[in-house]
Amino acid sequence: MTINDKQVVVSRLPTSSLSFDGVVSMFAQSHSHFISRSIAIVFLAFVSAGTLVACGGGEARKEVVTSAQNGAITIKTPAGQTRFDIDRINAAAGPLTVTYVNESTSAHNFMIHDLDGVASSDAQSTSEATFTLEVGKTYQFFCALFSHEAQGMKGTIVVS
Ligand SMILES: [Cu+2]
Repeated sequence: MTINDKQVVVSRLPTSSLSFDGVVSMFAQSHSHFISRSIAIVFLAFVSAGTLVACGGGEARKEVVTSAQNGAITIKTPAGQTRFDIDRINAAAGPLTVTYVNESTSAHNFMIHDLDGVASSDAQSTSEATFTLEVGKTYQFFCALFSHEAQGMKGTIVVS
């Protein structure tokens, strides 16, 4: 089963802190009268093709995965929302230029934990920043304004 770059997603339990085996065990135990562990594994393998992303309202939506192209990516905040339109960015090591398009009527920014740089966009404006990514690392990007990160305005960058 492969995940392509654009918006692929099936659903997964929003339990990223648990190991796959842990989830399988929990699932198998809680359904032990009805389902064997092997069936649980097949089921969870199927639904693990993607990730559900928790939103501020407690709903879950599909994870959006996109790859940077030639060291660049455009990420947006859609009008009326307090989130980014991409949850996970796959990128190559080296410079990554982020064009941050803020379509909302609030100011937001795009920053990456542990890295210098900020793309800071006033309401309905666009900004750009370049970050240097190290090979093999995983970073967390976020909006540093107000409590937006805690509200889910964040995501992951996986560097290959
Ligand atoms: Cu924000």
